[in-house]
Amino acid sequence: MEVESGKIVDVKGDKYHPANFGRLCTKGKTSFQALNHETRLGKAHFRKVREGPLLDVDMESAIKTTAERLLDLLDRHGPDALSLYVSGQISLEAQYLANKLAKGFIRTNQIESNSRLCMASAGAGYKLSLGADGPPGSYEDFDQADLFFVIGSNMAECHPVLFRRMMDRKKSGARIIVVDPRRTPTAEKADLFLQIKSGTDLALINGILLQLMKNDRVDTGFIEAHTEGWDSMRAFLWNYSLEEVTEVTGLRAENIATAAEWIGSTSRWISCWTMGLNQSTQGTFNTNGICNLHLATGAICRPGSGPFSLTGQPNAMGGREMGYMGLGLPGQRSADSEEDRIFVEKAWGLNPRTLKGSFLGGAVAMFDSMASGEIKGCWIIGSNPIASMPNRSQVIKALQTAELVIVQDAFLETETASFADILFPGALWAEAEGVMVNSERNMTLMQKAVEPYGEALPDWMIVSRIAAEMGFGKAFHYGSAEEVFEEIKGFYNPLTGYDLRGASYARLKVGPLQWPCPPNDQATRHPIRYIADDSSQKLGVEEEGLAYPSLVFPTASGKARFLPRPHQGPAEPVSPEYPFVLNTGRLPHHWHTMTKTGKIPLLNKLNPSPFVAINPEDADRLGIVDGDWVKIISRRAQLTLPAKRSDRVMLGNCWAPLHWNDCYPPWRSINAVTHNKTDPISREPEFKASAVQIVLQKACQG
Ligand SMILES: Nc1nc2c(c(=O)[nH]1)N[C@H]1C(S)=C(S)[C@@H](COP(=O)(O)OP(=O)(O)OC[C@H]3O[C@@H](n4cnc5c(=O)[nH]c(N)nc54)[C@H](O)[C@@H]3O)O[C@H]1N2
Ligand SMILES: Nc1nc2c(c(=O)[nH]1)N[C@H]1C(S)=C(S)[C@@H](COP(=O)(O)OP(=O)(O)OC[C@H]3O[C@@H](n4cnc5c(=O)[nH]c(N)nc54)[C@H](O)[C@@H]3O)O[C@H]1N2
Ligand SMILES: [Mo]
Repeated sequence: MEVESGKIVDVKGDKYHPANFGRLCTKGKTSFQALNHETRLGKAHFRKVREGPLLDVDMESAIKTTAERLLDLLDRHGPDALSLYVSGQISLEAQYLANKLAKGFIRTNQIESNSRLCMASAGAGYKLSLGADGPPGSYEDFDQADLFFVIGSNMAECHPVLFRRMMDRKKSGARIIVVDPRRTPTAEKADLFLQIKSGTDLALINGILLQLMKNDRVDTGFIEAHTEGWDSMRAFLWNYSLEEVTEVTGLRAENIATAAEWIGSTSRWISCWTMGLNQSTQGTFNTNGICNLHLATGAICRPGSGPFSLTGQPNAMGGREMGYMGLGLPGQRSADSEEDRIFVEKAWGLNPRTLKGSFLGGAVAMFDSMASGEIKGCWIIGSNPIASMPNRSQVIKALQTAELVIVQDAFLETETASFADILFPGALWAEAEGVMVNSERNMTLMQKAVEPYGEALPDWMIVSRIAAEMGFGKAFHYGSAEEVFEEIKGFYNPLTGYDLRGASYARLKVGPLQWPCPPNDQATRHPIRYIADDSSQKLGVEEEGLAYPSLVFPTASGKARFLPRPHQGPAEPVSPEYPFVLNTGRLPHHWHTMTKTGKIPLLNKLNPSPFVAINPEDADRLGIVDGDWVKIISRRAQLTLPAKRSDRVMLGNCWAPLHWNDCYPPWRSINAVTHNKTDPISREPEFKASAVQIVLQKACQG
């Protein structure tokens, strides 16, 4: 960061950082512009009445009032009337303290995060297949892979830096398979593009495994040594047929065979997946399906291979490790385990049986309980649910019904802030200290470069000061983020291998560290998980045919599990009345609800406005030309958007970005129409497939 007169005036990539080696995307390059923007939230505010104006208040009084109001609700309605909704964009320390306050001291399990909309399916799937959450490999595997299976991920636009690393490898001969219903810029770089029908990936994944099995392309040595459940997997696959798979997915049999052939011909293959698989009512099963493929081919826990779910937000991985959704507890623990509850109760100095093991159903269920009046208070930190939750009318009703809504954000104007009774200004990444953990377990210390904007404070500090004001001061007495981090180190988990004991702010100031970091550890990287003797890792020198190092997965038997997962398809299938599949997602130059990127002229120029993309044949049939306003009608609501004819979109599909909502013209929110049915295990909503009608509307409704 280049600082002039207390302001950041430029940022450059760090050539030595192992995540990007100095490469930045457009959003990274311009990130400093949002930090200084005059729309930052620089003061605490409150409203006397809901529709009333925002009034200034000093931080001290805001903290006091908030604590009083939370305690009052707690008194009148009990702990489960209070909820927190947090984020993968705040520091590890803030995530940890939010969970500590919620579960340990308020004693509510009503803590959810935007990761529920994002990585919950990958997390739930990993736990079932491998025993613990998180990709077992690292980014450096990209430099050694022969094949990339990119499924439900538009890496070129959403993980552009990693995408370039993959393209570098392609130059050395690696092949890329892309599976997506849209011909994305990622798909354009593929050696094999499988334009699949929405929500049918599990059929494809099972079909590929069937092919591998039929052609003897499975690694029986690995299966015997390191997995369980292969017999039932085989029996399940024999009930499948390739004809059925081609019919369900709309893919040609020879293309499925080619994919299987390529996957079967190397053990150095990586799968990259993101929201195309996770945001599905079969999202957990999708992850299990991917893990099945890797286990069957032995392409896991060795260089150049592995099931690699790409994490969306900068610190969503940290949040998962801190247990910031549902039943999670710090150090990859869970409140449904008695042992874990006892461990955490001791660590937090709580009486036995303080922590509760009951799961309350995820973010959608949480806002439902608020809408029906059971939850009375909600404290939102670093997320904008009015814009980003599915079927938003329910979330609007939730915040309208709640007696107390606290919003802690970095910007004044957000869709959610308009429902707040109290607004807290959070300091951004360059204004405070805190750790963030990326997709590959790499911890980076955000170092303070400038003073926080206005009266903003670090998120961890706002949480701990409110907690202290509520009377929990003994457990929330921290002088710095570093002290919080030191406490987090106590959550070493021998069962999963989660270990930060050898990490420290002092070491992190020198450079990033990839956990596990055992005590007295000198290494900065530990690229592969689940190797029994971690010190035996000789990365990059493993030769083809070399015996596997001994692996211990964090399951009861030490083996990874095959899990037969039948394909079902989306929860809201198309019908004659709602004949189009609405798919939603991201553009390359905006970030989610645009609180940052919407303020940056260059990015607004690159991605200026919303649209709905429609296949030209469908558009012809409906008489739609480019720029026509069309109505998107679902069972829940309707909205109008300018049409964009695009052969990137399949016949019968349409696609719209999630970015534009109530704060940016033309004030359209795609989540008005999306459905909120969720995966029964991960509780992640299916943002990628809602059934809609498209109707031409000549005149713009303004
Ligand atoms: N530019 C930009 N980059 C970002 C973000 C951003 O806001 N803007 N956000 C970050 C975050 S939090 C996340 S989670 C990631 C998300 O990164 P991605 O998941 O790559 O992005 P999405 O656009 O949500 O969707 C990915 C792809 O899934 C495809 N898809 C839809 N339905 C299906 C299906 O049924 N099967 C398959 N195989 N594919 C399907 C879509 O067509 C789309 O191309 O991006 C991160 N990076
Ligand atoms: N239709 C549709 N909806 C989707 C998705 C989709 O693909 N389609 N994707 C889903 C996914 S994967 C995700 S991750 C979510 C994202 O959904 P959100 O989390 O709601 O989106 P953001 O715009 O990133 O919101 C982050 C908020 O935190 C604030 N903020 C940023 N940094 C800080 C900080 O350091 N401290 C504090 N206190 N505040 C901060 C920002 O100003 C912003 O208001 O959207 C989900 N919604
Ligand atoms: Mo995400």
